[in-house]
Amino acid sequence: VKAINVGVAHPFRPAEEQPRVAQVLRTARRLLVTMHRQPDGDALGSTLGLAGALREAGRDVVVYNPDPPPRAYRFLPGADRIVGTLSPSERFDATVVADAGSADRLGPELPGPDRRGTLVNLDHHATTEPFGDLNYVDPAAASVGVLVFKLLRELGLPISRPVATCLYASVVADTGCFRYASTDPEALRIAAELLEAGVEPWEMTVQLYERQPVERVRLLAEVLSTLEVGGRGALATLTITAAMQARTGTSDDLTDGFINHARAIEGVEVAASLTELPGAGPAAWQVSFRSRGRIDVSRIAGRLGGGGHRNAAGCRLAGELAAVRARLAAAVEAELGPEIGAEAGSGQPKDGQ
Ligand SMILES: [Mn+2]
Repeated sequence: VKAINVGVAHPFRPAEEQPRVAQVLRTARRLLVTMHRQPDGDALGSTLGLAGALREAGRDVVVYNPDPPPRAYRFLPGADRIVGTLSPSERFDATVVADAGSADRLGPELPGPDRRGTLVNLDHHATTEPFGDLNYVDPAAASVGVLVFKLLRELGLPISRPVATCLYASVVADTGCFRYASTDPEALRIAAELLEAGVEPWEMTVQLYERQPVERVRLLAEVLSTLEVGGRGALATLTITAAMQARTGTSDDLTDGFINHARAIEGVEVAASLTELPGAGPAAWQVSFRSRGRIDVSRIAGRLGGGGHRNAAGCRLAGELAAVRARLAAAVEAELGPEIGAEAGSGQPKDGQ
């Protein structure tokens, strides 16, 4: 889930909840730790960091997610111990849910109140509901790994190199390698402490970003050749056809991040990727939007039958490519209004929540 959280009004009281959560972690012997489905770097880094530190302290910890970690995150210490299913007889003293965004993004086997112990909601999404017994939700935190770091400090638990590796992955993921608006002094100070705990930044970069399958880069080369800029220069589109994927031997789980090449173009406010949906009938496209920050792409997606957040949204459209592109350009121009170019963009994207 992607959203601008900085300065957003929210009902949470993180400073009051933090010691309450620490007290639960201090006393629970057997814990369940889980996160949103289709886990990303923050979900995995924060949960595996917490689980690792608690295990080192002698606790019995189960980490659960029905969906496997993305390939790039399988090196994280503890990733190989994530279970995809839970027995209905398992009981826990506490259940910690990290980075969920909302309760409906959790796995189907999350135990009910009779078996899960105290339910702790650990998050930084301002829009989450207080579904936990305790809700340590801090929208000012760059990543949930930041909250885990603070909890471990409060508990007096040491931060070993494997734990630091997980927490660093969490911070790197949600700050876009310290580039997004979520990057703040706290995130950088914690990152510094994680380096002191033994994290090697270049080794992390290699693990996370420089082990790409060659097929992905071959697909990127084809996709970049489809670039079109329209909508008074404010819209850049990239197209991913089924034929390109077949030629390069890839599937759409290898296209993550392609859209950022389109957003990075000077003057572009909205990037859109059009991924051809399989099917024998007329052409249909999954459209993903990313905003530089000034235009609310959830409004554009909403007008086209989809939805999302201010800086990341999506919809599905049917029709020939040229016609779909023209619809997108018209939608972007409608959002631009007459004042494009009159002032410097002040919005900042905050990706990777
Ligand atoms: Mn997050």
